[in-house]
Amino acid sequence: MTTGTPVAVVTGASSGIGAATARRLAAAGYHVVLAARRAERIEALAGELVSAGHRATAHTLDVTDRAAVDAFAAGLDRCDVLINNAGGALGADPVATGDPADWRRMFEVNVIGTLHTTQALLPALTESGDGTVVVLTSTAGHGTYEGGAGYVAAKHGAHVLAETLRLEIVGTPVRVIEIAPGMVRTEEFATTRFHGDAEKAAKVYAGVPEPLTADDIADTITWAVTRPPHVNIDLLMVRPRVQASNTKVHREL
Ligand code: 8X3
Repeated sequence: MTTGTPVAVVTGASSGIGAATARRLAAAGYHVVLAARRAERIEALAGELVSAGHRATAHTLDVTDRAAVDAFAAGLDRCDVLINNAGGALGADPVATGDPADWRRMFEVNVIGTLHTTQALLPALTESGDGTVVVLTSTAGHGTYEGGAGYVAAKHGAHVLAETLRLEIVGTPVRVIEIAPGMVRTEEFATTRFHGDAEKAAKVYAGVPEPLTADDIADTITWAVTRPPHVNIDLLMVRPRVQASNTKVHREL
């Protein structure tokens, strides 16, 4: 195993689950490499982590840009953990009227983006002697719901990527962990899904006493990543107590 400070790359680290995970992994002793499109946000977070005595670096990156991902990977000295967090939902329309551009973008970020970073960093993860790939999917990667088809299809794609990779690289020193969150209230997920419509976004969480927070998922990710190397948490589905399934949520209205 490589000695020295282990490096964890977190994509989509500018907000939500990505930013919370970067905070937790930095506190757990990793040098976190924050990768996201929004430079200002990741630079501010890296600065905050460094001021707190942690190790952190910011790298502006669009995971859908393969050449940029390859250049990013080539610039890293090492990589022990890859958190494929960049992703999200666009639209909540029925199949009959969903926007193909939304579907395409969701495939690009959630599936192809994860493919890009995983392919580019797999050599370094293997070289580390104890590598971990985390794929952030969703409960939407395991069951559908009305209005969710585009996102559900993309997250099923990410789930299949994780499951297949685990089969293909067994015997190498790299684990593949899938974390599938249910309802998590973050500052951006629902607003992005509804193309900035804050009213529609608020309805997603209306009356839900306690949705999960980004930090709940960051905590789960950090727990899974910090298990001993021979322990592989294949898949963890995490929902708030008030959500029994993708379509059964307790609301107090
Ligand atoms: C988020 C869960 O229910 O919005 O990944 O699809 S849901």
